[in-house]
Amino acid sequence: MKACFMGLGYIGLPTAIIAAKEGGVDIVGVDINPDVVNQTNAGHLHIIEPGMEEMLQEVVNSKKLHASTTPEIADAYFMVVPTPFKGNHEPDVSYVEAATRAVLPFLKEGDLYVIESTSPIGTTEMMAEIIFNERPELKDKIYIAYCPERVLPGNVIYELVHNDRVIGGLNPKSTEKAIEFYSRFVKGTLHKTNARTAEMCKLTENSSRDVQIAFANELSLICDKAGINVWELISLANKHPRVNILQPGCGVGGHCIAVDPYFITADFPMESKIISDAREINNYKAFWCAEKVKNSMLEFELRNHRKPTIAMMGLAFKPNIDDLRESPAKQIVSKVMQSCNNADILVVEPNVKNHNVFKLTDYKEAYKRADIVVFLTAHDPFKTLEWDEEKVILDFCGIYKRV
Ligand code: SAJ
Repeated sequence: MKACFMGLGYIGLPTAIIAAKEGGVDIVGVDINPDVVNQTNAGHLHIIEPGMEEMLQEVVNSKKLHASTTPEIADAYFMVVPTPFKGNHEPDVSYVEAATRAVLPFLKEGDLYVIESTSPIGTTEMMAEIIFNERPELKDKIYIAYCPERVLPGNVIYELVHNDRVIGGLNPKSTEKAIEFYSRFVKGTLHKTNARTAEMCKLTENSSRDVQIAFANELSLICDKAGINVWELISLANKHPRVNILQPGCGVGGHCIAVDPYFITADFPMESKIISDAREINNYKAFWCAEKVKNSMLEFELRNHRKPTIAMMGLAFKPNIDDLRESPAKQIVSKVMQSCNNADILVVEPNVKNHNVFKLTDYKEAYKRADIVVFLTAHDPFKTLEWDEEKVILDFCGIYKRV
């Protein structure tokens, strides 16, 4: 069995490695970036994922996996390429279409074609149309399915094998064919459905999380005005056996939760009210935090007749990772720096050695030197810092859970 993976990113490469190592599949991994191809063939993991590099070296050395910039003939083809959104929040499936057109000439009767990329509803049908327009002889002769992933960066190896997966074929035979492939390495349950439902399931999972986080963020705005400790409030409400309110933050970042809901609101603008409002609330939270910081700097200057030294604690989009992509923390730091010229602003990100825009300061030193300390990302090391009554502490991510 040979499989061609189109896209060697955060999901494509780990999935290709696991399919080779655990599923006994011969893999060709295709990426448009020659550096990624060369690094992969040299056994160097170009992404950060604990324990993954050893697995890559094993499958490359045993020739179970090799990388290339062009597809090769195989029995199964997986589209695992990015699906960003354009400026107006319109989903962009052009990479999925390009990858599909690249494998078109290689498709033959009996092959399996799967999209894993997060996609708007109907994308799988759209790609099938492209395939059959170009290759009418393949109509009903190949198997086509949509199979989303739900792994958490940092825990990919475990989750790729143990998470349940939703397998959505364009027809039942396609669903069965896809299940046959994934059962080679997935120990979680493989749930059968159709392609549209599988596409919507992925969007639903992440939109539901975005709505839940928006609820927590909205509570934080209300509690700030009401003089209530939102952390205490949520902790008490969650004592209810059937209540599970998530944690407020400085906004919602990353390529998933902050992006996927737009795939629904773009296609169903009249119907998706809560989903679009949740996006607005989570985006607004970052602006709200930036305003809070600027106001506290002005208050300090009025009270102390000097500009404050301020520590901005955290740039990553979520705790204990080094990924700054689409990070609200980074957005807030930039806003504060733009508006408070020549104030002494110390930027802290313990998971990154250095940054091409921000000069980074060690978190202990920044905490010690600062008059105002702003906690943006709840990295574990920050929780070792003793609360200091002398400082102005803005805790947007629940380090101390005090007001
Ligand atoms: N966040 C909060 N409060 C919370 C939880 C999260 O403010 O209580 C923020 C985080 O700080 C971060 C953002 O939300 O900025 C997203 O965090 P996340 O924990 O959802 O992490 P992701 O985006 O890396 O992973 C999500 C996961 N989806 C769900 O939990 C439903 C993961 O399983 C998906 O595979 C991933 O999106 C994806 O790739 O779609």
